[in-house]
Amino acid sequence: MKKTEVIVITYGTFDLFHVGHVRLLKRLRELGDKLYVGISTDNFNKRKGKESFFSYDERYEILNACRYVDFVFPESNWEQKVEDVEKYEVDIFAMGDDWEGKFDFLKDKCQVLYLPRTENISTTEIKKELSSLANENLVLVENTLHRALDVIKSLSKA
Ligand code: C2G
Repeated sequence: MKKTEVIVITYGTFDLFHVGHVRLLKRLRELGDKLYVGISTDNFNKRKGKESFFSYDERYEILNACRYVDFVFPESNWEQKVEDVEKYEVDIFAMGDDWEGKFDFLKDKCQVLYLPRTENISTTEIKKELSSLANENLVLVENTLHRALDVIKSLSKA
């Protein structure tokens, strides 16, 4: 029986879920009827040289709550994509264009697309900004404590 639904698939870590992820998933969903998302497991993240803030289970729950996502499954290795494309009868494989060309080997099995990333936002940037904010606050607390200590010292001499 002819398949009627157009299945779109993508993969990623999707840590600290942000508008870059949402806008990509929205565009991918609009390419077909169903969007399947392979989420990198914590172990696979290690192989990718990444350590996510949220665990696989938390990232799985977040993606499942996204209106543009129809099915979420674990991405455990680089090699599973060929099998996934066949297993899920995928019509379109798509990623952000930071992956341009990296998955063209799938072209004999399905359409392969790379969509423009959303500029000026990434999980890495969010982590950097939060840690610099935390450092600034730490310096503020330290200075306040030093001033408080000076006041206590001066009072104790009075
Ligand atoms: N993305 C985007 N715009 C951003 C940030 C990310 O369009 N500002 C896209 C990326 O291009 C990717 C997807 O969102 O297609 C998920 O990004 P990551 O969570 O960083 O995933 P990544 O580490 O690239 O893992 O096998 C493929 C890998 O698992 C992809």
